[in-house]
Parts: sequence; structure tokens; C-alpha cells
Amino acid sequence: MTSNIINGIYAITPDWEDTRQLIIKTEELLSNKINLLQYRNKKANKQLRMTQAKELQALCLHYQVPFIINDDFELCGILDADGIHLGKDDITIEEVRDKLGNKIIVGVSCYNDAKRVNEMMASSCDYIALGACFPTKTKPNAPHASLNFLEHVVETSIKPVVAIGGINLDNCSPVINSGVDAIAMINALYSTDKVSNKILEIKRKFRND
Ligand code: TZP
Ligand code: MG
Repeated sequence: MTSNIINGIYAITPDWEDTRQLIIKTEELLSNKINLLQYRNKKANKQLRMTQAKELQALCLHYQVPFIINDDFELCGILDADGIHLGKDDITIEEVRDKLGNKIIVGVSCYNDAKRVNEMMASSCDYIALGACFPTKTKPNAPHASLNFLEHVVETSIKPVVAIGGINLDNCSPVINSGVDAIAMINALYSTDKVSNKILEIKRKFRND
């Protein structure tokens, strides 16, 4: 895995039950050139997750965007997804490597936890995620990761860094300027109209112009 796969706009799906709506909106994001997609649906049962993930994976293949699945390593294995994203209560990286091999992209949430960041730097993970940068209704109890913490991790990091949590067009500049490789967003991408302008503006901020 080269580190430049993890960059720019990392879209994460909301907990939508309506697969058609999910696919239409995701296709809009992909056609506007988001860089990564993670399928995350905390409310769906196994069958719905399989249906939604399959359709999203086909879309990602078409747009040549890496398709990453949250938590569900069995689904990752069945679909041969490009990546898996793990939190602190999920399967360990060692187990994932054991079950799914060395090629799969493994991302890990490190929250605002410096100790976990250090542990993950020494692991075989492919990127680390920090957050929440701002308060967010999507995950109200998420710990807060300050801009200072982001800057510190970016300075010392040997792995790509993804920022998450309450990020939107109005507040993303300082986060991007902290040097993170990518920003992950749910609500700002899935619950807004005129997404193409927003994506263009965020991409511009990453390019620094
Ligand atoms: N982890 C930390 S905050 C968060 C997750 C999954 C939610 C991000 O969603 P939003 O809508 O972009 O704030
Ligand atoms: Mg998880």
C-alpha cells in the first residue's frame, strides 16, 4: 500500500436503511471525485449490510475509489474489500492480517489517545484516524481531539493521518492546515445539497490554492 492512497476526501456512509437513496447519494459523491469510501452502517442487520456493501463496492470499482468496510471483517473477506476500518473494540490488526492478508488496507481509530497512536505507529496498520475534531451529532460521545494534538501526530507520524468528527466546509481549513492526509465526513457529505461545489472547495483547500 502506498501512503498516497489515503488522501483528500474520505466519505463515510450514514446509517441509512434506504439502499436506493444511499446508492444515489454515494454515486453523486463518487462522480464528484471523493478519494475514499467507507461503508459504515451501525443500524443495518447482516443481510442489509451485505446488500448495501455489494452495491457500494460495485460503484467504487466503477469510479476506481478504494472501498473500505467498518468493523465487519467477515463481510470484508466475503467481498474482498480493499480495506477495513477498526476501532478499539474491534478485531485486532494481527487477527485481520491473519484472516485477510497483508494487502488489505487497515485503518484504525486512535481518537485523542497518544498511547494508542504510538502503538499503532508500530503496528502494520495503513492509516490512523484521529477525532472527533468538532462536536458531532453522528457520534455524540466521541472524544475530542484538538488541533494541537493533530499537528503533533502529523509531525511525528510515519503513517497517513485521517481527521474525523464534525468536519464540514466551514470548519475544515484549520484541520486540513494541520497537515492531515485526509478528512473523513459523514453528515457534511450525505446531508447536504450542492455537494459538487463543496467537494471542489475542499479539494482546493487540500491543494492550498
Ligand atoms: N468517529 C469519530 S466522530 C465520528 C466517527 C465515526 C462521526 C463522524 O461523522 P460526521 O457526521 O462527519 O461528524
Ligand atoms: Mg468499530
